[in-house]
Amino acid sequence: SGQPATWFTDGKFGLFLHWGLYSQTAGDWNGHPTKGGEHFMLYERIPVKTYAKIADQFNPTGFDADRWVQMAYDAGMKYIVITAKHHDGFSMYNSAVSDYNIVRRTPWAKDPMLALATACKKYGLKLCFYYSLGRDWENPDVPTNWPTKAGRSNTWDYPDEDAKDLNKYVENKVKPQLRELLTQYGPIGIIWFDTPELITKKQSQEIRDLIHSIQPQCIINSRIGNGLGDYAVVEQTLVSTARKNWEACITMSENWGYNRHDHKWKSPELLVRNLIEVVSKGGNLLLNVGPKGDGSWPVESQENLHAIGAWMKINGEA
Ligand code: FUL
Repeated sequence: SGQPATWFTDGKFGLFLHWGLYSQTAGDWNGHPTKGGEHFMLYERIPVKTYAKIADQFNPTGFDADRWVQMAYDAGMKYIVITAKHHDGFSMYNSAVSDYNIVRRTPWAKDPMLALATACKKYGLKLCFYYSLGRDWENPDVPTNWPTKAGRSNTWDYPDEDAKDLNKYVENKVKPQLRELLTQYGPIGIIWFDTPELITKKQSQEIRDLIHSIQPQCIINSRIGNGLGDYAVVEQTLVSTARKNWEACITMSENWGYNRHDHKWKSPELLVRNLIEVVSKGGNLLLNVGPKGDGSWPVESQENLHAIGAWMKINGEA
């Protein structure tokens, strides 16, 4: 809980990327539109073994890290936060800790974070990782947070709550995966945690210490839990109680992950106003794009970023 680095406080504008197996199914499951967006595994109570089969179809040959980062750069963004592991527990990078990952399980068999790290270096953006902390639907040791939040864990594959040991998950998956993320891709700007849930203060502190023992400059968001983050996050709103060191993350349409049924796109005019509003209140805006399973971006997202970039060239600071 120190003062975040100036690249963050001055940077003001970042790109959020939600990309995972849920991008491939794009809002459908078994031939019907499904609820929950990137949470549909939970909504449909899909067994890990079944959900894992999506990986057989995941072959993003259109993935172009240089293009992704250039689109962010041209829009005036200074950092990129990409889902290294969302709630489904599937690692979108090469992980020796869990073979439930993009390299081992997909026909594509590549680590997109390597190319993104190279592109970020080229364009001068900070590469940052989103990591779902207190939710992981693949791991058998994450207890449900029921009754406090109506159950957001995998109780269908792993119904025996008494057998679950959160610390085992933290020691065997979270910590070693953070070590991988902080050693395989060069300097990381932020570890952007999500959903701390039942993570204890001791665990949050140990995780914080671990991150800083590897990369002392790495910024940590508030969702590490227990008040141990460096800055506050608000979601789908432009209002924060914090006066400085906060970040609003918002979507361009209704979903974080790509959803073919989602047609409610915000206009570039609105997004620029959102950016101005957040920045005028001392915050950062983290604007989301949900790439498709084939590696391309929705055309609406591309057009929005392009229009923001055009505004930025006239009104922004280089
Ligand atoms: C939320 C998650 O549950 C959403 O899927 C998304 O990642 C958003 C940024 O944070 O808590």
